Amino acid sequence: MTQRLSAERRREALAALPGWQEVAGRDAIAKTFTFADFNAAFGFMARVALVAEKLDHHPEWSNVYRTVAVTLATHDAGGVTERDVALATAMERIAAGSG
Ligand code: HBI
Repeated sequence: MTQRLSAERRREALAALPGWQEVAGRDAIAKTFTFADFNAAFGFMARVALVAEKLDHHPEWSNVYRTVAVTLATHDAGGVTERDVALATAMERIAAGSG
């Protein structure tokens, strides 16, 4: 089972993830993405969903019009693991492509 990140590794990972923050009171990371419109936001979610399935690692997220609020943690580990870093990194790549 993947282990929770050390404080040092979490800081290092967050430094490489633009706009991601630690969640107060929970071992999780979060970011709200804003897109041009709902269509772009939903397209982002659709593409991330395919990656989440491939990684077998799924976001906690909500969509309001052109924003997608995302929280990542590994439920099995009770906190942030490398799987969350991998999914966040994939989300950044997808968001950059969808502009
Ligand atoms: N997604 N965020 C997250 N955290 C998990 O622990 C997790 C998951 N997706 C699938 C998954 N675990 C499965 O491996 C377990 O439910 C068996």
